Amino acid sequence: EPNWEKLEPTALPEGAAPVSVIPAPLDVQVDGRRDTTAPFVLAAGATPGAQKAFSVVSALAGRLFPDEEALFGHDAGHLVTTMADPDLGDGAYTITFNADDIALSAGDESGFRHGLITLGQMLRGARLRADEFTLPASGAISDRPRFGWRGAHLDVARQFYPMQDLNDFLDCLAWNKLNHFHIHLNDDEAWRLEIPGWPALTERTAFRGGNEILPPLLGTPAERSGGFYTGDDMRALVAHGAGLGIEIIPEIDIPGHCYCVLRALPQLCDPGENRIYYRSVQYFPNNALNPAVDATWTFLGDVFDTLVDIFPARCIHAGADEVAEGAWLESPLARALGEKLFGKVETFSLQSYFLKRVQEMLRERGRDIAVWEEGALGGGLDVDGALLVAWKESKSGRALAEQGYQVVLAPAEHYYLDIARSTEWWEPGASWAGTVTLRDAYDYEPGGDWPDALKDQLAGVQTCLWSENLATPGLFAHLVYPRISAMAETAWSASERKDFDRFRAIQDLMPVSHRTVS
Ligand code: TNX
Repeated sequence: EPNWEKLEPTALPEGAAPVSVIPAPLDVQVDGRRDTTAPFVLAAGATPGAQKAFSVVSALAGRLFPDEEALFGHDAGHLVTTMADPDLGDGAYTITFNADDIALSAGDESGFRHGLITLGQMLRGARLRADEFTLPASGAISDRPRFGWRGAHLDVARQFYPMQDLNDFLDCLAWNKLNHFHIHLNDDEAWRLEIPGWPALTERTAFRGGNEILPPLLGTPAERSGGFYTGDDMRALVAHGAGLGIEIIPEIDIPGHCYCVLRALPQLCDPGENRIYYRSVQYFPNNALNPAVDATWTFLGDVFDTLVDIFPARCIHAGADEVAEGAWLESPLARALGEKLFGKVETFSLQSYFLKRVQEMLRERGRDIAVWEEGALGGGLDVDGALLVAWKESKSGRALAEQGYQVVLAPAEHYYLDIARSTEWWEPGASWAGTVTLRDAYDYEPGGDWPDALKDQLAGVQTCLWSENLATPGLFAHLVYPRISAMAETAWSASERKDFDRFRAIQDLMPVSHRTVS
């Protein structure tokens, strides 16, 4: 059976520490070997953060590797004593391997969680590939994250992912020490979050087959398929993420990418607008919410009330990508608004007006705005608190930082997981950004050419998985793994610790999550 997600392991390069940990820890100085039959047990009197982390990580390992011997236990095993060390910053930890115990220090719960994941990965590697990896007898590991934003994005609009799939995906993110999950909740094809008071949205757009707005998608059944999330579904996801240290960033993609919204809620359209006068990149006609229609703002008020009620994240992502040049130019209401505000009618100044108003609405609700990089067009946003996700190419982030924005780098040619993994004739995936080999994903160095004065504006990195081409459930795992772990190593590990050959030798030990249904 070929293993399409993972690559066959290669030999650990000479001189690499014999520990199976991804992302690579900052400093590893270890010696000797301990027995690998016993699991880790927590010493009595552990700090409260450590106790919580122990129960989270042992449950996580149990879910990820249900068919294997437990890595964490409760009775006899390798004793882990814990110590609070306030000098260790956010997420950092140290592990010392002593004759009688393993001492784990951290400054907070996330540090304990990271340290325990590292131990779990070491024990698992030492059991499964005993001739290469060890659970050491002595020595120490000290480690801390490189970036605060270590993210993964998933498009649940073009395909529906049941809650089980989302939860499994979060588990895999946590094992990679990733801490942000950006969930793209709507697009031209569907709207996936129930908004109280607007039932037509999900009733008319969230299912394919028997749907009068969109035809069945290639590869999906002709009968009704798909779905949407209730507020309680998303609250449960937030809680699952919170236990694992993963913040959920909800994205409502506006004003563009709203074809199905405007079809389901025709009261949001300007009645004087031509029926089809522009098409978006993905060829959807008239798909931008109109800033000059009052109902747009009533609707968005309810959407943001719903989002802030469910998601505690500091940032709410408001999309802003790919508004088609030409949008609003034949809407009499938008023309009048453009004339009044700017003395001209132009798509991107109207877009900037739209997004600043959204930013204001979010501030009134105590939140900051995040957007894709096009949010900077036409005058952009107030930079205060605004986070931009740069996706077009690896060099686009720097100019955004120079304008004063906080930036997350997600360049398509390195981190878009819907792009094919290689040029092999059979390789599935999109091709508009070339191919993204494991090496392309691994070698990307964020902020390499940024002046030091801008470095604080680099929040971190993330992968993006767009779902247009993911109608077949098997594609999900094939596209996500192992490239997501390559990004994780850049997100977490110091750049001088990166070593592709070492990573390549270990990646098959990382967990994979699969889609349960199409
Ligand atoms: C661009 S990246 C898009 C998505 C597509 C993706 C396909 C971005 C913000 N917008 O709408 O799904 O390319 O790779």
